[in-house]
Amino acid sequence: KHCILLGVPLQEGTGRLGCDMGPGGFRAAGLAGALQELGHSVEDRGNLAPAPQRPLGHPNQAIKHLPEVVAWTEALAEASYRLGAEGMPIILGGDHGLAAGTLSGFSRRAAETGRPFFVLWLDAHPDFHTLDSTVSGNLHGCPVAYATGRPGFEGYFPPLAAPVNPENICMIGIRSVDPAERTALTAAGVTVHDMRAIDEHGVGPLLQAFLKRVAEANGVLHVSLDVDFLDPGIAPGVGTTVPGGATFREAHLIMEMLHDSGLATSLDLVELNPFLDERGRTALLMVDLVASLMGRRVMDRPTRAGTA
Ligand code: DIR
Ligand code: MN
Ligand code: MN
Ligand code: MN
Repeated sequence: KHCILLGVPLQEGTGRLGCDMGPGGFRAAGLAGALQELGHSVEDRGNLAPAPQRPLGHPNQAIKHLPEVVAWTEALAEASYRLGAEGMPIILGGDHGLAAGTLSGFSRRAAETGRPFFVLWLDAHPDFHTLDSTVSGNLHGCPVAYATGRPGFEGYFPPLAAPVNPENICMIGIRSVDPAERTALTAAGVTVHDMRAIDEHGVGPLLQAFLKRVAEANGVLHVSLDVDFLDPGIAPGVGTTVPGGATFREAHLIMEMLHDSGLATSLDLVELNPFLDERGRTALLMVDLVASLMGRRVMDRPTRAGTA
């Protein structure tokens, strides 16, 4: 495949600083080299710049950095739409607020090709708040609500060319859901596999059922991987750790199955905070997961001395 890396150093969507170093962290952890070793071509387009900001006031006083997140969304929606026609875009975050841009841009691209757009959301959180329902005011908690066309974003975020069908979204790893999100997720028909479902059934069958749906619909699949999907014990480099996350093998199995399916066409890597990481171990784990998604198998995995 032709992999296109794009850094998106957005950090205003989270409550703490450091996600702006995420793209550098992924590069330092050897992402491009790992992809090349697997036989892929890699083009690093550097880091995106946000669109110009305009002043925006919202009645919900909790909201933080609305003009900044909107400016990044405008730029990234356009960039994603373009990159979607050029190869396999891998977006190096930056906080999860950037998914407002990737989901809308890749969905618009899919709509033009006439294929249905599906999303695999790997996260401790569903990020399904609207501008009205967010309590923390951290806008990385809102991208899925925006991209699915939930009301209240009009006049703030850019209009959606192709809202994502919530029934085409599968969330895995969920374990921190706010009350307003819970009711809205059920009403919208999003598939939510929380950690208990993983404990009971295993990630394999849960993911297989979703991949079957995507394949039967001849769909396009975007994968959005939040570092906090992983258990904090193996992935400490994130500002919003939640205990009881996915294990090393659960995460790799998902990536290996995605590779075998051949369905994934774009990828977000988000919420890496190198300031909180332990000697790059979270960045290295994320790079290894991308390698599994792009074809590395257990039997070929290089041994790494002195890390993790
Ligand atoms: C919480 C946490 N639901 C909020 N969200 C996220 O702030 O709205 N943490 N995305 O990573
Ligand atoms: Mn600000
Ligand atoms: Mn998230
Ligand atoms: Mn999260």
